[in-house]
This record gives sequence, C-alpha cells and structure tokens, in this order.
Amino acid sequence: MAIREILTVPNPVLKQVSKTVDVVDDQLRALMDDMLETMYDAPGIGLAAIQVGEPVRVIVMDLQEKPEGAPPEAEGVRNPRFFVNPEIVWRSEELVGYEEGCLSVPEIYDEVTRPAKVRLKYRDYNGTEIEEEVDGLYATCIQHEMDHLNGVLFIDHLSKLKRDRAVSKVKKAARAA
Ligand code: K1U
Ligand code: ZN
Repeated sequence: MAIREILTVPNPVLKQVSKTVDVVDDQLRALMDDMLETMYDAPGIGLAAIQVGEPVRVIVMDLQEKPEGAPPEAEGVRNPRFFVNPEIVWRSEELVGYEEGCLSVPEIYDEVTRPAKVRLKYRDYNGTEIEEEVDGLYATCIQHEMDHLNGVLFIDHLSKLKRDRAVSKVKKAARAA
C-alpha cells in the first residue's frame, strides 16, 4: 500500500470525466487500498480516484467516528467502504445543506445543498453488486465524491466569486508552502 499525492485545484486533471471500470481485479483493489491509505493519512472521510490522478469510477469512504483519544490507526474503529461504478438511481425531493470540505480544495469549507437521501447502485471491493438507500452524511459524501467522477468540485456549486476566491486561496497557500 502507498500514500499517493492528492491533486489540488486548479489542476486540470480534476476536471476530467472518469471512465467506467470493466473488471474488479487485484490491480483495481491495489488502487483502492492506496486510496484508502491516502484518505486516512490526509485525513478525510472520502476520496475519488481522480483526486490521485486515476481517471476511473472508483471511490473510497469511511464515515466512522473515532472514539475520543483513539489513535487514527486503532484497530476496530475503521469502517471502509468501496464504490466501483456508482450510480444514483433515485434522489429525494427533500434537500439538505452541509458545510462541505474537499482534500483537493484544502482549508476551504462552504455549504452545499443536495438531495437528503439517494438510492445507490455500485460494485464493492469484491465486485459484488449492491443497491441501498442512504441518508445523512453518507448521502452528502457519496454525492460529493460522485461529482468528482464527473469532473465537478463542491466549489462548482458556489457562486463564481466564491469559487474564484477559493482557487486563489489554494494557489497562494501552495506557493507559500
Ligand atoms: O476530498 C474529498 O472528496 C474528501 C472530503 C469528503 C467530504 C467532506 C465533507 C462533505 C462532503 C464530502 C473530505 O473528507 S474533507 C475533510 C473532512 O471532511 C474531514 C476530515 C477529518 C475528519 C473529519 C472530516
Ligand atoms: Zn472532494
């Protein structure tokens, strides 16, 4: 397993539309393992393959809250989820706002409104087809990550003024680093 570099705005790779995966094999599982390690290291609660420069429709996620004082690598507190070729087959009319962040737009947080519940279809780490309805942070996070697969960032849901300011802040921070 390896920690990969996470691409940040305004890298044009982040605007690419990712390709459908043909087969869930050991090579794809190695990418998912790297993505999970990269996400835990960041730290974050989700990551799309394009954020590490791989234009394939793969997402990893872990929404598990860590018990107070537990080290991030503590056994038993992880609940990794893997999504290959995820599709949203139903969206609720009810909407909800959430203060989102993104590892590709570091240090920027702003509210995005999305459907409160979605029904998902995807393949998991073993290639098994899953269909489930999700809500709460799970629904928000999967919609954020699926936007990445289509080259869309959460700042694309904001005004042009806020988006331009966010990109300028990230560029300035990168120059200073
Ligand atoms: O870059 C990403 O796509 C990951 C992003 C996922 C996300 C966060 C909030 C709403 C929607 C999607 C992040 O993980 S940003 C970092 C973050 O939220 C976090 C980091 C450490 C602990 C808890 C949360
Ligand atoms: Zn993101």
